[in-house]
Amino acid sequence: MTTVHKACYDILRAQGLTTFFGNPGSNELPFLSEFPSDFRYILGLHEGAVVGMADGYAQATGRPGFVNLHSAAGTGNAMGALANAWNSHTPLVVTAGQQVRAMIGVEALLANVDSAALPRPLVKWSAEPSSAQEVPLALSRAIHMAASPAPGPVYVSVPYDDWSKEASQGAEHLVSRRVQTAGALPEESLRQLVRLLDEAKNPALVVGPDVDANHANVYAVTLAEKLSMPVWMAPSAPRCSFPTDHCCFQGLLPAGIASISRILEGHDLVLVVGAPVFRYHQYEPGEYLAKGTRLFAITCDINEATRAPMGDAIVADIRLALRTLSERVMQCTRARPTARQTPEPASNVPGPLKPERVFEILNHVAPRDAVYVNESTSTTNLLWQRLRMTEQGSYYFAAAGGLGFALAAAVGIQLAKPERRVIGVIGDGSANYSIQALWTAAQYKIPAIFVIMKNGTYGALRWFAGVLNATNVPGLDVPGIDFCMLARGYGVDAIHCNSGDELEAALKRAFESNMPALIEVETSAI
Ligand code: TZD
Ligand code: CA
Repeated sequence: MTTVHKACYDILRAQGLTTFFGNPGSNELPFLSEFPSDFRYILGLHEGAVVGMADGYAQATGRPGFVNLHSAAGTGNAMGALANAWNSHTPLVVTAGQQVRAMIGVEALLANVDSAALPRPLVKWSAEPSSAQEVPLALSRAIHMAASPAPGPVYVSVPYDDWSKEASQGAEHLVSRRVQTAGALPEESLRQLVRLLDEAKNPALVVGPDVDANHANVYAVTLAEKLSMPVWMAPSAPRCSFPTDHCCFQGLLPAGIASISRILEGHDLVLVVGAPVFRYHQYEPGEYLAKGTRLFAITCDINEATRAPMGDAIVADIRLALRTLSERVMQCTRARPTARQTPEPASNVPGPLKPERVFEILNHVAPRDAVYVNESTSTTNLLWQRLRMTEQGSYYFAAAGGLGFALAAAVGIQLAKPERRVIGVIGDGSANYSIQALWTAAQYKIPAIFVIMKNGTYGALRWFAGVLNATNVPGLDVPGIDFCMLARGYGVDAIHCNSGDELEAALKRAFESNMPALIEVETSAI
């Protein structure tokens, strides 16, 4: 007989979901029993860390990641991380164990009451199959749902007595199914867009995370070069979709309505690709766009297209659309945009290091294809001004702004990309939300490097308190945390740095080693 257990593992194997990220409980044991030797299980010690690692892994591979959580409690712990995965279009198949069917109704301990409703609205699809025989179909559907545009997390809750039941006849058809979407721009829309771009007097390009996610950075560069367009990264950027040292690159757009329209003023056409319009943060009322500016967005997400407060949008395959546009537009005769100013070198004063200096040192010693995972919130603008990022997949940031992403995602990304080195640049506040991922890095020998920017405070909140005129706010400082001791406690080598020279030496040592390392550096508040 083919059990539900075997039918599901056959599907997961054939669909390439053989790496599990999880934290187990009683409800999950029957699913995890007889764990096949061609699968691997990456244990995380808290569900926020589990989903953060899986999120990084799935984003870096571009394939659905697989997560197994414990019932309602495990799912609850993972919700903050799910918010980030939802906003970053990360394909994640999140499964959770459920009590036996006979004891859900009496709400036995660890029953997941109203399980399908629990993760909403942060999943594309959520279900608890109505019978054991439906579990393989639900899993198969979940995988295809997660991966189809716009990608995102999905959730399946499975009662633990289902796994040993007999699978329904025909479950083998599910094993190698393929589901595709055809998202090429129709010829008519394409011609209209090409004409708009060719005829624009002063067009500008704004690229978002889905350009990088779809391996289309190179086409964004060709398009910008042919049309001599200045290029901005869309605000609150979770990825880097354009080489930061390119002369067309103007940096990261600020996250306020008025600031954005001010910066884009004077451009008769703004093409936004692979981003929401826009992911604002601070409330800064004003005109969405200056008069005379027309905005056109290409997105993979119908929600992004429909909720934008201005401009036209088309839902299409980002890579295909950018590639075709870059081939079809004419080479213009305008002069290239002026490159943004190179910032002054950071002064080297004694005492805590200026954050600017940390980025200069990283530029100096990190490999050219290093991957940065940023969660040093108050220094994000400095990072975008200074850090050199030129390759595809070089930058990740929490897409919903939920802290706890970076430390965990750095581990997942490093696991997915052993040929590149991953550097988490993480604030001393943020580092606490998924600190348990250090243990996973140590145990599985995943050589991510964690640079902890220790300024003793929630710096970004101090800045925001200024924006909101909120005075005398409690709870904004985080003194007295020894990250070296925390790291050693979880089995990761750690070193404290007081100067630029010490940081440079510590980084060089970390790059030479193939083990994870934590570097705690005293930095000044900005
Ligand atoms: N909790 C969660 C899960 N996500 C959040 N975004 C916050 C709280 C609020 N928050 C921010 O938005 S930034 C920030 C907090 C607490 C400060 C982070 O401090 P840090 O970095 O030390 O990591 P900086 O550079 O000192 O700001
Ligand atoms: Ca801090």
